[in-house]
Amino acid sequence: MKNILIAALIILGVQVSSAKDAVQNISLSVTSKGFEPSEVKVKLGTHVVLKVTRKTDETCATEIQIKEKKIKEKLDKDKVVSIDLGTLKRGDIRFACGMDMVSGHIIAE
Ligand SMILES: [Cu+2]
Repeated sequence: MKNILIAALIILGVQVSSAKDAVQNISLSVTSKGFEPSEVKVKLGTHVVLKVTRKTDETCATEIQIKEKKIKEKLDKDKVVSIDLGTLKRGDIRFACGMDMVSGHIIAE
């Protein structure tokens, strides 16, 4: 009986940790229209990693900043930049170019 209980606890533990570690990669592009998509919705508590690729020289968005997370990253053309946002709490996280003009947001709900 004791062994069965321990086995059940181990299985539960594995499931909880794998759910917690699930990462959602979100691809963002910088095109002549700005960030695409400019609005992304994720489930509350999702661990989000952005994969950002600048595909144009036509906009001023040669870097991305996420003030809420104190992140600022240079975007070299045609190079994928990974940005780990961690686990998102409820809310609206804004991302923008270095001058805060071209922007978009991620909504966790
Ligand atoms: Cu700008």
